[in-house]
Amino acid sequence: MRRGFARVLAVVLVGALAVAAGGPSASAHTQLVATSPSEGAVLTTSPASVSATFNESLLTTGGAMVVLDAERRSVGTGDARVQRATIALDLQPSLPDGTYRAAYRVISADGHPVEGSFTFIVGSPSKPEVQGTAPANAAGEQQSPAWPAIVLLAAALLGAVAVGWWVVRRVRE
Ligand SMILES: [Cu+2]
Repeated sequence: MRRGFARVLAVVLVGALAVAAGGPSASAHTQLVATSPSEGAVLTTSPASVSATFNESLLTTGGAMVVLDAERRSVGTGDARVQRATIALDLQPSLPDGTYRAAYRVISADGHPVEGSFTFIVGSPSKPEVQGTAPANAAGEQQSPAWPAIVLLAAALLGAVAVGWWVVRRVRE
């Protein structure tokens, strides 16, 4: 009974580690083929819409797209449209010069969500945000939420290794 439990635990741990490492099934997911505008494009005129195209048809439900300016204001109009392998969003006319970021989330044919983002520039880029100065830091503390997650993940992995080591010892005894 104990031995069976240890074996199940070991299998679960190996599975969890495989998932954490990226897993072999990741290659089968829907992949981005192109965006319009393309990543980093510098446009002389404001685009009427943005779109992202994938390597296979998407589910028509669950798709979302948002385009933000440098001050994080939404400059899209209406809802995103999903047609076959493309999701598109119309933009407000005559966007002012600056840097814009488009983010998308689509549901691939196999039901997995796929998300990402790309940036483009109309005219000339927005002034880069000042980082590292005292006033920016005071407001920017919430801009680095990745650290607690990384520490938690590291702790979880260490815990998994420790339990795995313990299980192996128990099985060998
Ligand atoms: Cu998938």
